[in-house]
Amino acid sequence: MDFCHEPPHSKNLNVLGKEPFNAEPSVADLVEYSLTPEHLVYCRNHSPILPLNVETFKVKIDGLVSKALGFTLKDLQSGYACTDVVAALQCAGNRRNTMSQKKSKKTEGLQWKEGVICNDRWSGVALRSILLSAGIAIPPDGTQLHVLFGSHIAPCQEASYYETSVPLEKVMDEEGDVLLAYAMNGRPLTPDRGYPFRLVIPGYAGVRWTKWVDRITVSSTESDNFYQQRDYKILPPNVNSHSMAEKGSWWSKVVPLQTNPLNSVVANVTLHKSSRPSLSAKGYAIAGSTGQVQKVEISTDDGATWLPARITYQEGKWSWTLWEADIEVAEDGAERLGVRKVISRATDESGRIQPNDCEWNLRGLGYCGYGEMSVGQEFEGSFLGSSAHCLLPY
Ligand SMILES: Nc1nc2c(c(=O)[nH]1)N[C@H]1C(S)=C(S)[C@@H](COP(=O)(O)O)O[C@H]1N2
Ligand SMILES: [Mo]
Repeated sequence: MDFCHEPPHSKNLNVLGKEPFNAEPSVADLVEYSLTPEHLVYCRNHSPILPLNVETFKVKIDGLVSKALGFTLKDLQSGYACTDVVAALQCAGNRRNTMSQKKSKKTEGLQWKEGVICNDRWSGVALRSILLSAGIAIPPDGTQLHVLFGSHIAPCQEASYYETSVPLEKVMDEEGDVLLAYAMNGRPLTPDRGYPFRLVIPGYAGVRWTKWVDRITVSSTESDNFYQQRDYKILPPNVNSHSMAEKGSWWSKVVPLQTNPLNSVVANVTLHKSSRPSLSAKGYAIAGSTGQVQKVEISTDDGATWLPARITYQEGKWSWTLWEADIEVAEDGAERLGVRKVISRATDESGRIQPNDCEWNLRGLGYCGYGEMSVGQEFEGSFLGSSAHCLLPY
């Protein structure tokens, strides 16, 4: 495969794979911004990124519509009203490495930490209005329809092109905010982000947000592409290997992962040394499918007691939530002695609480156990009354 034409990527990311390019920022950097700047947005690719001729590159709308349509970027911008939405984009493999470690069991795939997420303002056209102008032909028998998002710019690792799908209801829901997006934070998408167009499907896993999309098809079946059918599925925990998955036909028995799980992550823990020492923690949370995050709590005693964190950012129903918490540490150090780690949990509007634990699955998808960051070894040393300089492990 020819990777010579790859655009330059951000230098602020930890690279997990060069060809195709896969990289994530440090989670501590990430939570410093409510809207993630381009240079801190993770890159998740199953193919190389090839240069496109934007004058001629078209996205076609076809399938169960009365009139097939096709748009270049210019056509789209002149033909439809621009609308925008702030939404978190998250890879289904976010926290995969955490799952491997917590479960002491290897998961398959790039060992993403907790930075395969971003939160941005996306602008473009409501896909609903494009499909309405194409005239969707809803079958009278009430068959569930799907919308397939294909990109044929380059062969992928496991398939000759990229395609995924979501149920038509999500796209036609006026509150669903599904966009055919051409800008992020007021600027045209970069090649890394899918220039000239990508899908924005708030609340849904990143895998469905097809970049460089060139075909949108209304269909009576899901996409049959590898990335819809044989990956991005949470297989039962007893399916330990690919050969077991094949033998038990598990890929066809399990539905694709669509919406994000309710989640929270501790991104940073800092010790403030003063006359009254304190710890501060910050992190992010993201909603699942039952409403926006309503509160985030932290615990320093392994969940015996919980303290509310301050929500410092949230914007509309699809954004991530940023939070911070200060933890008082008693002067005599007694309380400090107990602080080995800070854990977090989120609760959403419906009252659902992020679970403590999350089952292992082969592909390491959808990990959503409590957020956790340990307070380093050095700090532990300082509890035990070792020399003063040990009090500054951070
Ligand atoms: N055409 C295409 N679209 C794609 C992908 C891809 O490999 N090819 N990766 C998907 C996955 S798995 C994720 S998580 C997001 C990542 O988007 P980003 O690279 O802009 O962060 O894009 C999705 N869209
Ligand atoms: Mo992903």
